Amino acid sequence: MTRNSYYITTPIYYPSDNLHIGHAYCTTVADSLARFHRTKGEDVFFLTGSDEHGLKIQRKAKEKGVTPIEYVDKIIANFKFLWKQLNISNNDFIRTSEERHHKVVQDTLQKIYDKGDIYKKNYEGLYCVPCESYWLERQLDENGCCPDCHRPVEKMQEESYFFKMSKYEEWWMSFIEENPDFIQPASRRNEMINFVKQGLEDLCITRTTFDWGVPVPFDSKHVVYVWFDALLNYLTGIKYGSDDAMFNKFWPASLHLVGKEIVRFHTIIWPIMLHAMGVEMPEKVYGHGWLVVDGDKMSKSKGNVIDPLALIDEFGADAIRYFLLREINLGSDGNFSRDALITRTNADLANDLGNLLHRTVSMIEKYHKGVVNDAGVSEAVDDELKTLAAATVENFIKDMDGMEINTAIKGVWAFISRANKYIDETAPWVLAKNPEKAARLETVMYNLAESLRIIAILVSPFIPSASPKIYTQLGLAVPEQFLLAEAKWGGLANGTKVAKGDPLYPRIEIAEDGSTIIGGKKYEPKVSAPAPAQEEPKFAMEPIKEEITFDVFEKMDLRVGKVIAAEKVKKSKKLLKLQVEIGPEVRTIVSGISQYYEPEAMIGKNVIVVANLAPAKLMGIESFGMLLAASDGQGNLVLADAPNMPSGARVK
Ligand code: ME8
Repeated sequence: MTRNSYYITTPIYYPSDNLHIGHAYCTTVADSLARFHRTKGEDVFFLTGSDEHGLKIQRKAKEKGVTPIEYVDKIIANFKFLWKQLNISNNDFIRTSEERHHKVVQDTLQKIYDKGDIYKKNYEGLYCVPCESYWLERQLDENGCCPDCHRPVEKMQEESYFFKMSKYEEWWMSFIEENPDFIQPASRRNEMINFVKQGLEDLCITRTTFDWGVPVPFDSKHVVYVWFDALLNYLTGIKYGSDDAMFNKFWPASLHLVGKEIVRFHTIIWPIMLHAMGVEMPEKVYGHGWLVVDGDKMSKSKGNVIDPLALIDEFGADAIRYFLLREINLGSDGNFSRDALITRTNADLANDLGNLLHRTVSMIEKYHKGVVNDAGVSEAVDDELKTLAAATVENFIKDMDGMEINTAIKGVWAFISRANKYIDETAPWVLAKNPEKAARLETVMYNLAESLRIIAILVSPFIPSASPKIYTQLGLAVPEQFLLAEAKWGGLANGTKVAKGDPLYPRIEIAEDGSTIIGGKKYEPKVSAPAPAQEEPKFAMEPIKEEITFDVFEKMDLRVGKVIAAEKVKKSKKLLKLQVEIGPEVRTIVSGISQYYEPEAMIGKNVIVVANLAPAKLMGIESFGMLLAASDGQGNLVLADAPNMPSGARVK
């Protein structure tokens, strides 16, 4: 029996100060698959989240003089903001620091402990803090460093609990043999089999050297090792142990999509944990490749880390999504380049798709006052178009089911090209001059509009903001969910009235200085701002203003706000555009602090906002409120803040 539910997960991300395009890649792929399964009419649950515990986070928080939860909170707000900007349709966002997750981890540990699969022993080993992994001397690289990340390891000794992985080696081998599709692509399956053939060691699953983690229920000196904790998020997210109906509906997971470097954790440790717990196996783990930038691995020191938020701001979410999905073969490493992104966007989105819509709708308006009407005067070329439409839908489903996302996209664009060619072949402008061809012209226009209706459904998993716009221009009501069942020829009703709108995607022009011009707006090439000038303060106090009554003062509503995103306002030296969370709402506030605060440093900061100030436009951006700051009039400015207060709290 085929199930009508689909459960897809991304890895839960480590809270990283540097969001990069690699983060966006995995989530975009998962989102396109989730959306595809929704177009099949399936009940989809798409989970992503954050992996927040461990020594690394505890140390970073200490360095910054904040608690671990304060440190991660602001980073997670930034992640959530990115997913929103990227149009990610996750059903939930799980944080391992949440109570609901702690409960699942503790219950699981207790269960496996009671079964006798967890034991205590003294352990001495070489520990890699960034990877949160113990290594044996013989496993280190040629420089005596971590074999995964090649950074130095530290000698650590601690009393630890161990999970009896070795006990399940044979079970694992037979499970993998009986389920050849469990690990994908096949090359990664062979890697894993070779790894286990060398022998499985028991896994150290608790730590006493830090306390930022889930406490072990049967020994409170210990916290749970991050991977044992993290993997269980996939159960917490669908309410394992607290809502059987929900859990049974979505488990086993249809797909865990992960990066290639963490396939080992997901295909060896995870199935063995589940087996020890008596929980069914997930259906599939897929290890995708890595994204490199201009052929080079992304790294802070190389300065080639691409900030996805800046990219979305410039090119829009659809262009980024489309590029990542179209350009990269899922199982292999892929290259990100700005030039390639611009070329792809112009060719496929602005030209092929954008022009097809624009030409079609313009002609229907010009020739038929906007009304679509199939007069039934068909020619052979129409059959070719219709046959290709049906084959495109069929191949699209086959390719997406097989996770051949870029092949699926190529198929859809082949159909878009065919439809563009159909315009040239039928030459509607010639038909329009001949009254005897009036009925034929109507059919040609119908066929084009109908092609676009089907295209809108097919592109919805990849460029989700395009589909509603296409439907609207075609005069169709935008459905809550685009469905493949409706991608059958003939669904467009006669009498539908189209309505021309803005171009779907503006063409990206490149100016001589390397900046881009998109929809008439110029985007300067990114250069880092010089450090603020250090001057000797020569403070001269301004006279105090005239007295006001308490009633007047009380009219001012001051609130604590938390900055969740910040960017420089283009062409302005002074202004930063901020997204500020005030209780449940998020506001745009433009503030003249750019010379004093880098956008990155603003994220997570608590500020004081004049919350009931009438909106004002600054450099064309509407600003809803103002930040309070102290200024000495000599070029020094410090924002007023309220650390450790919840956003929305009143300032009196
Ligand atoms: O591994 N290209 O978290 P993470 C493609 N917390 N993918 C990339 C990438 C790049 N340049 N950089 C990172 C963890 N990723 C664990 C997961 S799951 C129970 C715990 C991908 O933040 C990476 O391959 O280091 C991985 O799949 C994901 O981002 C999260 O990486």
